Amino acid sequence: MSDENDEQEEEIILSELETDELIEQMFDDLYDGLGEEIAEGTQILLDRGWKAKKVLDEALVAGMNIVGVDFRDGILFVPEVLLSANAMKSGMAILKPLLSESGTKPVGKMVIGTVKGDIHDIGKNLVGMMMEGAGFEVIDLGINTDVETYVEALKTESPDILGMSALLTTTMPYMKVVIDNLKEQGIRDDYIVMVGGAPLNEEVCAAMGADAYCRDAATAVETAKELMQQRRAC
Ligand code: B1M
Repeated sequence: MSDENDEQEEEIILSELETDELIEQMFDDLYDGLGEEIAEGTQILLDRGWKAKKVLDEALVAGMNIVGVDFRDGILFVPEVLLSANAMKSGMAILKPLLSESGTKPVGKMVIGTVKGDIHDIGKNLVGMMMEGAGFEVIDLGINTDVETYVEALKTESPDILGMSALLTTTMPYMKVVIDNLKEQGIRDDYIVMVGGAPLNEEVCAAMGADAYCRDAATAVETAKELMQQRRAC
């Protein structure tokens, strides 16, 4: 039975699918983390006359939304989501130059880094990938990020959002050091500040003066979209 199924799966030729079937197949391929198939599907849609923005929104971002919901609900786990996010990147690699040519604006821009003294980056990377999957431009400062590096990036990149990650109880307080520094410079309110990481919670987030605590990557995406909307409405 499984051999038959394997054969049936091998028989799918993406270029022969109707466009709506191709989209459904791309959702499945994203879910299964199949990068080559996503790149191929992306190219087929472009060849069929779809604009890059439409491919991004209706094939890739819509597919990653399904992944995000199942991750939030505990149906998918970190390794699977990382595979999906990597598959998404294969499609994005084709779309990125086209999107910049056509001047398509990202949903928003986020600078993110793991704070000074902390080298944990799996969660931060996942947040970055999911944010990119949702159409945000993400500038990743990496790990062990000191206040000077954050501030420099905020000034050169002019993002909408500053994201900080900390996994250790000993490094978590550094988030407040960064926020206090922004306050001292009078630039705190120029940015949405979102924080996350295992030792954090809502209370800690409020005490340090961040705008939002995100318990996981899917929440980070939802929160970022909400806060961006609120900001634009002001
Ligand atoms: Co470390 N480590 N580790 N570690 N490590 C923890 C965090 C720990 C809880 C393990 C334990 O003791 N049970 C513990 C911290 C205890 C504490 O402070 N309360 C710990 C320790 C002590 C240490 C060392 C000090 C160990 C040592 O050397 N004695 C050392 C510290 C080094 C340093 O940073 N200076 C250390 C080192 C390491 C490794 C290098 C071996 C490795 C990191 C590899 C890497 O990241 N490249 C590692 C790992 C893997 C872990 C655990 C096992 C897993 C962390 C992880 O990746 N989780 C962790 C135990 C645990 O958490 N169960 C542990 C998966 C990831 C997807 O989840 O990072 O929580 P998470 O991210 C989530 C959310 O938190 C949120 O979204 C993410 C995705 O859903 N989120 C954000 C995170 N950042 C966000 C930012 C946002 C929004 C949401 O911004 C907008």
